[in-house]
Formats: sequence, structure tokens, C-alpha cells
Amino acid sequence: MPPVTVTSKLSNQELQALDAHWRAANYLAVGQIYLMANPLLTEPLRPEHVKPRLLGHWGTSPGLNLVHTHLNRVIKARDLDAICIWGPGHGGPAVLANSWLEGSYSETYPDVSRDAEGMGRLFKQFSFPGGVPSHVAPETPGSIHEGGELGYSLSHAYGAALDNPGLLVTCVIGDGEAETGPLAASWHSNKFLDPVHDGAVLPILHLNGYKIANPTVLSRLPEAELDELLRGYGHDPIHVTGDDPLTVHQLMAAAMDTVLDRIAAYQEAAREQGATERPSWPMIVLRTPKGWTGPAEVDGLPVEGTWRAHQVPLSEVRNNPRHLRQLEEWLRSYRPEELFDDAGRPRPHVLACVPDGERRIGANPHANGGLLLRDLPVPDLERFAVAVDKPGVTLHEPTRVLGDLLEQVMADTAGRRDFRIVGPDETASNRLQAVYGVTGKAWQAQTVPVDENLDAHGRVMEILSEHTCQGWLEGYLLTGRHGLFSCYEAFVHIVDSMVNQHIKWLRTTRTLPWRRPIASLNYLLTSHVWRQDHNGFSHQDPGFVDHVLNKAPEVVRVYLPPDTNTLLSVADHVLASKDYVNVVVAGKQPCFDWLSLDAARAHCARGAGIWEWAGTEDGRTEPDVVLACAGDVPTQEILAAAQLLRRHLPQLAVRIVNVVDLARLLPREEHPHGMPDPEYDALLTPDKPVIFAYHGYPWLIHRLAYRRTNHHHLHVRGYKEIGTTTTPFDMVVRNDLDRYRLVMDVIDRVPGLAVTAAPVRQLMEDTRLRHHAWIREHGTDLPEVADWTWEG
Ligand SMILES: Cc1ncc(C[n+]2csc(CCOP(=O)(O)OP(=O)(O)O)c2C)c(N)n1
Ligand SMILES: [Mg+2]
Repeated sequence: MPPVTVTSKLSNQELQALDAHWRAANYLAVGQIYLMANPLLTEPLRPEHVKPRLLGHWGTSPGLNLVHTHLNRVIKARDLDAICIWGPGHGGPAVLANSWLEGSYSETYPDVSRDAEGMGRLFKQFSFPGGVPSHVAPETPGSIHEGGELGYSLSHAYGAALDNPGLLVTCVIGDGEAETGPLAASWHSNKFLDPVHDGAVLPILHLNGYKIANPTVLSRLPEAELDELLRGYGHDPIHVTGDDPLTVHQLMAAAMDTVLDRIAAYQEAAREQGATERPSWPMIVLRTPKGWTGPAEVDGLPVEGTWRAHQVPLSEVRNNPRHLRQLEEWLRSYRPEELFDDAGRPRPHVLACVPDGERRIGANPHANGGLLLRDLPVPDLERFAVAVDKPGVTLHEPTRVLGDLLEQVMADTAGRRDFRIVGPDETASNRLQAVYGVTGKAWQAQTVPVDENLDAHGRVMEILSEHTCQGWLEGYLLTGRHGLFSCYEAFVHIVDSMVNQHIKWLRTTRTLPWRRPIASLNYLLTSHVWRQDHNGFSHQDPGFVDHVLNKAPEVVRVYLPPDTNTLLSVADHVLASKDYVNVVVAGKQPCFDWLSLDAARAHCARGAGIWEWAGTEDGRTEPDVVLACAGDVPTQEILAAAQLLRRHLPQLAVRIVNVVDLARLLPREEHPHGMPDPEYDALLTPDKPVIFAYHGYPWLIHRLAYRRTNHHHLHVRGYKEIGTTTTPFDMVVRNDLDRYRLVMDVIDRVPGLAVTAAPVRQLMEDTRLRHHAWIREHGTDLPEVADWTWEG
């Protein structure tokens, strides 16, 4: 491709109009940060016009405004369907200013009208109690990216572009943001973007030179070195550099035209001529001063073009008359009287570049994905369910059966392309490989004959970056599609912070009627703590559940299906659900089938319930003890313990309770799925010992149940952070979650058993010792453990 040649493409009239739009956006950004009255400066600025607390970020705003102005121009000129991800999300004033200018803001929030009164409201509400956040928040029309936590812009942009062939996703990346691990990894997304079925991503690296208090690494590289880096990432960079507005407008307009022509050419080559070579996708490096057009100096120190411009360049405007004068000069430097009429409406030339209707960035339906969402076709479970004539006899690998169901979902969405599976290299390891029968793994880099299941048009996405997987999926869901993230349980912690932000996003959008619900973010956590047969301690951590259960209860759901049919029933529910983050923890190793599909469905609907067939209650008297469980391995151990109790202490009335929906344990007031106290007391009794075998850290169960009547009789076994490479049963023994230990717990806690059942307790202890010796000699579990089945 030829290098960009800058010709004075814009006519003087166009140039002036673009500059007017940019100045108007800058004026509105400064106004939001500072003013609570006198928005049009119809009178001299006085201290009481200025907000008492100055909160916001000016530094990035002029650059974002420049990008928005120029995006408007090309969207209108080329009738583009385009959205933008604003990486430096702290530039909220800029994005709000543009939404107000184009009218999408007033359409969404009619009281913030596009006139003087509305401008006054726009200014006052910003970072003000009862107003709007300082960032590009869910409240911001046209946004799918908050940008408060830096690093995720580019992966969100790619997620939005996937399976949206007509969409252009522009992505402004802060030069500070570019230093984060997630952003650095996400450059490689271009090896996964299918020019035939996906839209285009246009990265704009915003080299304003600084972060909060430091220079940025990329801005201090020689241009040739930066170029090599970006080319190494597979991009063809075009530089726009300057600090003279009219020159930069010309450069930016030319660069935008060049990159869009190239994108169109690549897409046409792939779509019309069948080109298969990976495009060297263009990108823009925009090098303009931080805080451009703001105060050059404040109190004798340089501000414009330095890190000092990051937040509020003039911080004492109310008390310092010099600052007040400087602010007024700054605002008047944009010549607001040329930009807005007496009624505060933007003048026609200011809006000349603004596209119409849904082409406006703040009104594009892709950024309110629920508007475009179609229900996911989830096939009938009957076709995939396993037959269970007798519980605890047959074994299946739950995730493998789920893979069959997902294959059908992939097949049913092959035409509409609105379902993707993401994962860090683990789809097959997690035994979901049946999906490859329908679609392969997206891949645009080189291939060699030994490769399997790579597919230029595939809808499974694997990259060894949990951050990128999460970002892709979030971008995909936020633009109205469906998906699943399958991940090793231990390493999903890598995205703890990203899921926080997504949960916050969903919590906020639920309060915004204009934001339509989107498909839930579904995690399948497998290869879990109890079965790390060839990995061991580094791969053992069930704490993600603890993490998410701290978060907004209206958004978070956690499911621990104990067998294959319950996993199918849970999957059926979560795949069809909206506006949740669903965490499903399920094993991939052979697991006993306990419930028929019908029983599984009923059990999942209850979320927690008594397995009468497994207990020894007679229904006339209260149980002596409750054995409760959540998770596949704990369920097996609880049932094995129940079987031992039947044999050795047949007079004992045992109730078996399984919990599949963990939030059921919470009080009703704390979580929508929480059990009311009477129901909890009836299920887990107000006063009997409850031995609870839990998949993860035991403290979580105490935390969920601490307010219940019977909490002081609740005894929880779970993962005690004792991990290693050993036999499956030794893992539970080491953590005191094994059947023998559970029987001992019963004997220790049921009044009256201590003495009478002492011989049984001794037998359990002896068996644990026998286990210990056996595995060291044979390397496998005791035959009575390995060959165990439920006898009933
Ligand atoms: C992950 C993360 N770490 C730290 C911060 C705190 N922070 C907010 S803005 C900022 C500097 C951002 O610099 P840059 O990306 O260059 O944005 P710009 O210069 O356009 O403001 C930092 C470190 C953050 N928001 N997110
Ligand atoms: Mg910067």
C-alpha cells in the first residue's frame, strides 16, 4: 500500500466547519468540568458560576473530540455504520459533549435539551451529586465501554466487530492504556478477525505523551521503533502529528480517508475476490498535545502538552481570581458566540459534519446491543440427556455431553452467526470439542498441515490471554450477541477485575430503561480444583465464586451442577438468560449420574433440595443429621458417606440436601434467589447438625448462611488450600472432604453417637490410614473407592 500523501483535501469551508465542531466539543467539555451556571458566558464569569468541587479529566478530551469530529465527517460522507470505543474513558466530558452536539443525548435524556437550558444542565450534572459519572459510563449514549479501568478497549472493539461485517469499530487507545498487559495482548486480535464475516477495527493510538504523572513509553520511542512495533503487531500505522489545529484537521481527514479506503479494499478482496492473505490492517497514530488548547501555563508552570493537563488544569478557580480569569479566557478562546446561537443551540455550520439518525455514534443500535439481540435457539435437552435408571451407577463426563449440546447451538446459529465460544486454549481440554463438528477455531495467521480445527471463518476463539477472551466476549455480548467463556477454574481469577467492571455495567444498565437487556456472560469453569490430575497445586483455586458473590446480587448467579443432566439443565437456563453473570462450575472427568433429566430439571428449578432417595428419613420424625453438598465431587463424597452410615449406623435418620444454585443459601433480602428463613429452616432444620461438603473454600458457605437459625450447627468441609499432584481421592482426603472424614464428622456432632459409634469412627480413621499407605504403594486409589457405586 502506498504511504499516505497529504493533500489539502478539505475545502476551506469544510475545514472551518470541522474546526467549529471540534471547538464546540472542547468548549462543552471544559464547561462540564467547571461550570454550574452561565453556560454561554453571557455575563462575565464569577466564582459562583464555578462548581465548588472540580472533578474530571481535561487532558485526554481534546484528542477524543478530534477523533469524534473526524469520525462524524467520514460516517456522513461514506454512510458508515460505526461505533467508537473510547479507551481513555476518563474523557467522559468529550463523549458527552459530542452526544449533546449530535442530539442523541437530548433524545435519550429530554430534560438535557439542545439549547441554553439543556447546556446548563449538561454542565451542572457532570461529576455532580445526583448527576452523571465522569467517565464514559453506561449512562453515556453510544458507549459499550466504561474505560475507567484501562486496558480493555481494543479487545472490546474486536468483540464488537466479530460477526458484524458491516460495522466499523473505531478504538481510541490511550498511550498509557497501551502499557497494560491486557491491551498489549489484544493487538493480536487481528490474527483472529475474519475479513469476510467480521467488521473492521480501526485502532487510533492516542500519543498525547503522558499518563497521570509520567511520560508514556510509546510516546518516547523513536518513531521508527514505534513503527516497527506496530508493524510487528500486524498493523500498518499512519501518523498524524501536530499541534496546529488546522494542519492536524487536514492530516486527520486525509488519514481517515486513507485507512477507510484500505479497509474497504481489504474487505472487498476477501469478500469478492476470495483473498485469503491476512490483511495488514491500517491504524492511526495520533500525536497531539495532552490538554491541547487548554492553558499553556498555570502559576508559572507548563500545563498544555504535559502530564499536568491530565485532570483539572486550573484547580482554584473559585478562590483565585487569576485562575478565574484564565478559565474565562480559555472558554472564550473557543469563540462560543460563533458556535451557539442566542438560544444556546449549535449553529448549522457546527453540525455540518454530524450524521443523521442511527448513524450518529450516540444513537447507533450496536452500542445498545439488547436492541439487536435475538433469543438463542437452545435445543431440546432430551436429545442430549443421559439415561439414569438407577442413580450413582453410570458415569459420564458432564462437559463432554454439554459439548454435544453446544455443537447443536453452533449448528443452529451457523447462518445467523451470533454465538461464540471463547477460551484460553482449553476448549478441547475442557471436552467441548464436539463443537468442531460444526465450526473451527478462528485463525488468520499461518497454518501448517499438523494443525487441527483451525478455520478462517470459525466461531470458537482461543488465545492464551484470559483478558483478551473476556474482552472479546464482553464486546460481543454488549453488541447484542451470545457466548460462553470456558476456562480452567483456577485461571479465571486473571479476569477478576474485568468481571467486576462488567457486573457494574450490568447493574447500572438495569436502572436505565433505554438500555435493553443483553445476553448473560456465561462462564463454564471446569478442570476444577478436585481433578488436577496432571497439574497440581498451581492449577487449584476455587475462589472465583467467592469473588463474584461479593458483587451485585441482582447480576450474579453461581451454579454447581452435581452431574451431567443437571449441567444440561443449568446450561439451558443460563444460555437463554439476560443481564446476568452466570458462573457454572462443572467437572470434565467421569462423574456419577444421579438424576434423570426430569429430576434434574425439577432440582435446578428448586436450586436446592432434598434427595429423598438418598436419605434415610422415615418422614415421621425429624432427621438426626443433614448431609448437604454443593459441587460434583462433594456430592459423590456425601453420598458415599451416606452409604457408609446406612451400613454402619442404620438407625440414624439422615437427610441429603444438594445445592445447585449457591445463592439459595443467602437470605431472601440479600439475593433474589435467597431462601426465606422458614424455607431454609425447614430444609436444613433449625437445630440438627448439618455437615456441608462444599466444592470451594468452606468459609464461603459460612458467610452465606451466617444469619440462619441453625448456623452454629453448620459444619462445612471444603478446599483448605491443600493441593498437589496426587490421586483424585487423596485430594479430598487431604482436605478432609472425604467420605470417611464426613462419617466421623457425623459421629462427632450427632448427640449420643460419640460412645456408641466409637468403633465405626475408628474404622473410618483406619481406612484413611489404609488409603494413605495404599496410594503410596500402588499409585491409585483403594479399590473400594475406585470401584464405588451407589447401592441405595
Ligand atoms: C488499570 C488502571 N490502572 C490505573 C488507572 C489510573 N489511571 C487513570 S487515567 C491514567 C493515565 C492514563 O493515561 P493514558 O492512557 O495515556 O490516557 P490519557 O493520557 O489520554 O488521559 C491512569 C494511570 C486506571 N484507570 N486503570
Ligand atoms: Mg496519554
